[in-house]
Amino acid sequence: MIKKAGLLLLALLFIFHFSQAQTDSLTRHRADWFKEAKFGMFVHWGLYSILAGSYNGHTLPDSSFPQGKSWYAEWIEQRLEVPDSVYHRLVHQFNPVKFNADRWVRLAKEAGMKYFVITAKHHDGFALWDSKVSDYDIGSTPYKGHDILGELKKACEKYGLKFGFYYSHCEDWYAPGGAKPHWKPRIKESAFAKYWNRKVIPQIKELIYRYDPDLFWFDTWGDAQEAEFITDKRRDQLIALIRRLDPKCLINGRISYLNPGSQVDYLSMLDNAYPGEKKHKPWQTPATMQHSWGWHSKDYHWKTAQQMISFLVNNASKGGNYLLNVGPKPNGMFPKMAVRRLMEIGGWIAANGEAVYGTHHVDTKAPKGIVFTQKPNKNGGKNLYVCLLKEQSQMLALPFRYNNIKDCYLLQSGMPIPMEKNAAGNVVLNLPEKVAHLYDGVQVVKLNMK
Ligand code: FHN
Repeated sequence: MIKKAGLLLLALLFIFHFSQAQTDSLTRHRADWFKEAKFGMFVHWGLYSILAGSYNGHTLPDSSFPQGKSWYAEWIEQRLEVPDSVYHRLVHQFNPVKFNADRWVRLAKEAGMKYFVITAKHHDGFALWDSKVSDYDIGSTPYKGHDILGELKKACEKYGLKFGFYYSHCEDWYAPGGAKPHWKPRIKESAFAKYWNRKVIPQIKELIYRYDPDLFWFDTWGDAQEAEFITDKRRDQLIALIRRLDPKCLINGRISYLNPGSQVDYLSMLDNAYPGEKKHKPWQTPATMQHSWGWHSKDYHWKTAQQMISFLVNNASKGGNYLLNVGPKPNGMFPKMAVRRLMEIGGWIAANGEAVYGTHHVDTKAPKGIVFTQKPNKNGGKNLYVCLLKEQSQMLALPFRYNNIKDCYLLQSGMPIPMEKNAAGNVVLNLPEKVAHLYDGVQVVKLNMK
């Protein structure tokens, strides 16, 4: 009898130890794919897309409104003071008959993106899925019956992209207790608590149960609302809930920008913010193609594909990712300006992606206008990628020992690049003029190191 109890205890200890080891390993490796991925698509899409940056003869930015000075079309309700009743009625107009999940995700894939993040709920409070706890959702639109998020999830599986949700957990301009912009009357803590328990927690559960996401992208940016409402207790409650229901799911630092704590998986920089050095955790820049995130038909600040490629490579050199936004039109089409850029970026990636995916930071300081990435190669050495973001002189001295380099060539064509040794024993590349002067955009020279 005693022997049997002992054996049972041993078995229980073994099972406990085994499952603990599995959990530890999952925690340690949860973000591995994210670190490799480097490049993702962000999508801001909702009722605001219908207004496309303009309302009632006014277009953002418009300083005749006290808070009108912003290009952010997804903020139009607040910044151009659209009456609630008018804005809320947009649910009856949201009818993206040209939406095609396969086309969106295929474009992301062809652009070289490895994950896809969409605004399940932005600050306006509208849910892009049929939510059981709110009627302010897709189920109240003429497009009801369509499962936009489900179709996108399926397309991501088909094309091998990870799939996740942006969710505005602090601001919600529809729910009475959700945080409102800083210029609006303050919400009471008791009202926020109700919103938190009756909308945020149940909707996060719905998103997990229905779509099993690979990541959440929460949104705070260090303002007074966050300081007041996103307490460490609430942050930890949300993290614990996600860990329990979906242990593989990543959580970003902007769950509490002011105090993310140690449990988040990756940091999200502020909008279009590019840190100067590598970070202690995996990280990412959320970035726009225009000024606005949501579709804004009069925002012509389109970045060029070359600029965006430079941001991508620059982030990769510091161990970070680039989450590039598209603001689809209300009919479900991507703006042509965005499509063109995605295809150009994809073309560059097809030729140079090796210098981006799965690479790491290089500790050696790079000359101005150049960044380095690296990864181990099959021969026990490493590949070092010299990425030229700005024009260089044709004789390019690099801070690497000449004797450590086996060979050297232009990544996109395989063309050998002649090398010399300078007095200090370092390598000097002899670049063709068109390469040094970036006639063909960002150039990458690959050094095969011993
Ligand atoms: O207010 C939002 C904004 O609309 C957009 O969603 C960005 C994305 O990073 N986040 C907030 C501002 O930082």
